[in-house]
Amino acid sequence: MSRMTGTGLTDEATYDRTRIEQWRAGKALSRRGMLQLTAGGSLALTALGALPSGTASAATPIVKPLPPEIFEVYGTNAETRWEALSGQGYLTPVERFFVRNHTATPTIDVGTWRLKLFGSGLSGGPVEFSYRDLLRLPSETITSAIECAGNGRSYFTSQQGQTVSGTAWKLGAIGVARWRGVRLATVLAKAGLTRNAVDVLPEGLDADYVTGGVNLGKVRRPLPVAKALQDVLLAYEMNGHPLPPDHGHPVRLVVPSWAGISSIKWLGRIEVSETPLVSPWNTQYYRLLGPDYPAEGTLVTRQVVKSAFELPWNAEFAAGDRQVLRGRSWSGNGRIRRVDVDTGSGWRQAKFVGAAADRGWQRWEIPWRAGVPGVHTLRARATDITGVTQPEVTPHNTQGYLFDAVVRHPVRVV
Ligand SMILES: Nc1nc2c(c(=O)[nH]1)N[C@H]1C(S)=C(S)[C@@H](COP(=O)(O)O)O[C@H]1N2
Ligand SMILES: [Mo]
Repeated sequence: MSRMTGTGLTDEATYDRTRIEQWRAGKALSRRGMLQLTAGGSLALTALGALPSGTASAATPIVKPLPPEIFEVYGTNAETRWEALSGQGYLTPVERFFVRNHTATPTIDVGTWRLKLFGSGLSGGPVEFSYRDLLRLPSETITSAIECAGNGRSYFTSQQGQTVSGTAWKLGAIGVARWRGVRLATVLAKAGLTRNAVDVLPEGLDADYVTGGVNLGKVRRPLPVAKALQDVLLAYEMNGHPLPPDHGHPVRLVVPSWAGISSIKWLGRIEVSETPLVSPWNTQYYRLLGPDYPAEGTLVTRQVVKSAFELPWNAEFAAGDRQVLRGRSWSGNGRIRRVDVDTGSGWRQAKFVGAAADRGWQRWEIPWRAGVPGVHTLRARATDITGVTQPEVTPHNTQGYLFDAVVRHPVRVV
C-alpha cells in the first residue's frame, strides 16, 4: 500500500511509521502512553502563551442559512444532501458546502487578525503576518475537495451492522471548491524555516474543544513539513469570494487529499518544530483502531475512494421510465480512472461528464430504465488512478473513519 516517492513523509505509511518510531524511542507506546503524551502536548502549548486575537461567539454554531432541502444538520455540523448537488456545476457553491465545527463559527476582525508562527523550527524568533501581508504575497489558486475523515460513517452501522462513535454522516461531508491564497511554503520560508524542522502545528481561533468534561484546547493537528511544503495553501478566498465565516474567515489551511481535520479553519498560530508534535487530533482522534489494526492504531492522513448518486435516499421513479442517473466519485490518491454502476443487473461502466481536477471529484452519468415496481438498489463503484477500487466492505474501526465500501442506495419504482 505504501507508494514510496521522493516526497518522503508525505506518504502516509512512511509518516506514521516514522512518527511511531520516534514516539517509541521516547515514550512507552501503550494507549495510556499516548494519552499522557496528549496531555503533555496540550500543557506545552498552553505554556507557550500568546493569546489568539479572535473572539469566539458560542451563540450560533453555524452562521450561514441551512435550508432543510440542502442540508442535514447534526448539532454543530451540517452535511450537504446529495440531491442538492443535482444540476449544480463542478464546484460546490458556498451555500451548499458542508460545515464541520467542533464548537461554533467565531467572528474574527481581519483588521486585528494576525497569523503567528513560532517554535524551534524557525531560525529567528516568532513571526507575525497580517491579512494585508498575506494578500501582498504571491497567490495561487487550486481546486480541491475538503472531506471529513468520517464521511460515510453511518454506513458502518446501517450497511455493516457495526458500532462506531462520531457524527453519523451519510456521504455529504465533502465539498469541492476553488481556493485562492498563499502557499504555506512561501510563508514558512519568509518566517525562517530551518532545515531540521519536521512538523508544523496549525491551530484555530475557535473556542477550546471540551468533550466528556476534558478541555482538549484549540483545534489543532500536526502536519509533516514535507506535506506543508508540497501543496498546502493558506486560503483567503473560496470560489472567488473572501472566505465565508463558517469556512474559516479570514484564513484557513487547505491540505489537499488529506482528512478534512488537517484543513484548520480560522487559523491563528502555527508552531514549527524540530521535534515531532502531537495533539489529541493525531493521538486520540484520527487513528484507525480495531481488531484489524495495530494496538496503537494507524494514523488517518489521506482520504479514500468514494462514490455517490445525486439522488435522495429512497428516490422515486415511475416504472418503465428512462432515466439518466448522475453521480460523482473521488479519491485522496488522485483522479478517478473508471466508475461502474449496478442497478440490479450487473456492473456497467458510467460515462464521465466534464473534466476533473486532480484533487477534486469526477462527475459521471449512466442511463437507466426503471423496471418493475418495488425497492431497487443502486450501487456505484470507482477505481482511482492508483488502481484502488472501492471494496464491498470496509474493515471496522471504532471511530468510523475512511468508509470506502460501495454504498447501497435504495430507490423506489412506483
Ligand atoms: N479551527 C477549526 N478548524 C477545523 C475544524 C474545527 O472545528 N475548527 N473542523 C475540521 C474538520 S473535522 C473538517 S472535516 C473541516 C471542515 O471544513 P468546512 O467546515 O469548511 O467544510 O474543517 C476542519 N478544520
Ligand atoms: Mo472532519
